[in-house]
Amino acid sequence: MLKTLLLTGYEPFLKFETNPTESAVKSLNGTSIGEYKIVSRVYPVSFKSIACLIKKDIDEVKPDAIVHLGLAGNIHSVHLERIAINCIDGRPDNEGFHPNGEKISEDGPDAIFSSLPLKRLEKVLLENNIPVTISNSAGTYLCNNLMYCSLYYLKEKNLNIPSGFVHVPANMEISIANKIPGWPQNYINVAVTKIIENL
Ligand code: PCA
Repeated sequence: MLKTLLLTGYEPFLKFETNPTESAVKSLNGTSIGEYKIVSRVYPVSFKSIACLIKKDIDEVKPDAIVHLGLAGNIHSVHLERIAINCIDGRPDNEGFHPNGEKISEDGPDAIFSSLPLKRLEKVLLENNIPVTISNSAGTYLCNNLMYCSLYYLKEKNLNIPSGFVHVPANMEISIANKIPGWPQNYINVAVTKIIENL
């Protein structure tokens, strides 16, 4: 029996007209990769709704593993995020909410570590000629917020499953429009597939 993996991506945000994570999760939805059947979700770039959405999906999907994806403009490699911090800051989200250094959770921990096997994933991606970095900051925007809420909820519910966040580079469309580094969408999808195969 296949296990279930919850794979999430984001809608477009800020100046980016598409989001490679939306395309990746939509094309992998319903497929089987390694030990997992993929159940995908595309989340809005909204500070107000993200905590509720991930809690609801963990309750409904009952995943055996979770991989969250987000776009980071200006990166040259897949970033395996090591840590999520209890802080939101940065540009306004898609609903116009402008964070200003607030805590995500008043009584939550300052930081929570990814429970994905980062070192193994780094090795596998390099062996497959996919540039990869273990990153020590997921920023303070929606991606960090989702990673924090997801890991905190799993802790609260005593669910000991692999979960974490992966930032991917722009696709070619965004790369050309914004003069930032980019990969073909297919290459991004292969990187995500390799990660899931090796959880
Ligand atoms: N990346 C943003 C939010 C949505 C996305 O794909 C981030 O890195 O926070």
